[in-house]
Amino acid sequence: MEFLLGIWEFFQNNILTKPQFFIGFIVLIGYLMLGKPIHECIAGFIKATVGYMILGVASGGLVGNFRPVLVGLKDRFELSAAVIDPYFGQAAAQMSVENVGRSFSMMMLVLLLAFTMNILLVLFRKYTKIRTLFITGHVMVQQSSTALWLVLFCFPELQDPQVVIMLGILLGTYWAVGSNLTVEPVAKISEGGGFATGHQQMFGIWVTSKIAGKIGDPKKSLENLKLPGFLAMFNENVVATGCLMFFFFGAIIMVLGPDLMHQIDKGFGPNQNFGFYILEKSLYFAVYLTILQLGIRMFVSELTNSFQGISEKILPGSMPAVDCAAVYGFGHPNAVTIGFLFGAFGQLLAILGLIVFNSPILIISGFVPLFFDNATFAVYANKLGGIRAATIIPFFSGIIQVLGGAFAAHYFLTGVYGGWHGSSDWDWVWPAIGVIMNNFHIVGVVVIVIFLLAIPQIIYRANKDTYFLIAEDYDAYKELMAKKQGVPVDEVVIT
Ligand code: ASC
Repeated sequence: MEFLLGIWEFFQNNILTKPQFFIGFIVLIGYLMLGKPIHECIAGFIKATVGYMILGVASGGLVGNFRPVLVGLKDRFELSAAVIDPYFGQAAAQMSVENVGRSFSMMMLVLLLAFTMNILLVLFRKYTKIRTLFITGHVMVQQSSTALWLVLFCFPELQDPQVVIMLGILLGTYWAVGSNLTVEPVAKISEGGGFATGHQQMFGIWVTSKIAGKIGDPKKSLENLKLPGFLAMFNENVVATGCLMFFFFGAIIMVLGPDLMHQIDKGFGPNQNFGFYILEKSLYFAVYLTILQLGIRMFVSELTNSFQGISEKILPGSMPAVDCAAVYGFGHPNAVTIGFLFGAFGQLLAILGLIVFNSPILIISGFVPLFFDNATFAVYANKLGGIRAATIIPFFSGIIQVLGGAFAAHYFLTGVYGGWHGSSDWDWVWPAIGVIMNNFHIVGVVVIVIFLLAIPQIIYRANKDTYFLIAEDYDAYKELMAKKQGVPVDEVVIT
């Protein structure tokens, strides 16, 4: 038993919670299954791991660049407010769990059980219609933490083993069903990239893919935008991001002033000019976004090639569900920046609303939801509904993030510890789950799990002949759709 526990701990500390190795080993195993020569397997492992680490450097850089400023805003105006960000949310959830005298270490068991539940749902895909395995490790940790607190909040009397089993089933079902919802949207963006999204805004991606075409015209997308005269320089992503962040970020830093910035950012040298400091910080966004794209390209191509081995031999017909940023390389680079900007406008408006209407809790934007959710929505929206959708959807998403986050931080009491998870699904899907659990207890949980499991069944019924094909053989899928729709293969509309 001790030996098994040792293996589990080793796996947990070194692989499961380190997404770069988790993905790296999946690639290694995938290539081994495909019978590739060993040197190619090792090369694949290294490229995927390094690609993921590059993505980590870039997203860490983006977050680290912005976070002190948001915290500075909180201090400058002496706001007592909750930051909506999964890292703050995780800390607040941990403090909430420990404050009621429960052990936070349950979180890793929840994660393991939820992951096992997801694997089982894929293995029994004939009945469950689940095609995706959620493998974004750091997000799994964050979600297990917040969900653990939600369950302890709603069921304070439940013993540890019962908590772990019930939440493992609930969270694993959410991971499986949510990521499965993104199969078609990701295929639309990536032309059969062979992966799905396993992140924090899976239901939001699905909603975006359904409404974007109704909001705008895909022909009027960023790709077709011809900016006249000198404005053409904004067609280049580095220029657009650099300029935009200079004004947007610069305005916030100006409000904080050089003295406070010196205190909260040790990178602001004592002899550095304030204007140049702002310029440097703003241009770093363009740097990190460029790095992000590089890392994504590296690990996504390895993962999708090698996963064929896993989906042929271990988990038939399955797809890996990975970080939301994996689609950024397939969309227009400026979509990411536009999503962020309009999400920020929406959040700002909602925060002003909280102040005006005397909300019992105030919200400070967190960078992860602000950027990664809204950038993701904009990539889909731009492709499926043009610029109009790419601005309107992130704007409303920003409003929902703040209002939903404020409700959740207040209702589930994590605001006391200054945070809430705050990423898109955790601002509407999970607050709804929490409220249902709190009011209907175990019956509520059963109803939620049944409701979630019904979603893939409904989608399957609408496209029986192509539902699995899109995950198994994209070319064959397109040919079949071309025949059904009576159009050439490259004009197929993915439904
Ligand atoms: C998250 C989180 C991050 C980012 C990153 C985006 O939810 O915790 O660090 O999004 O995964 O690429």
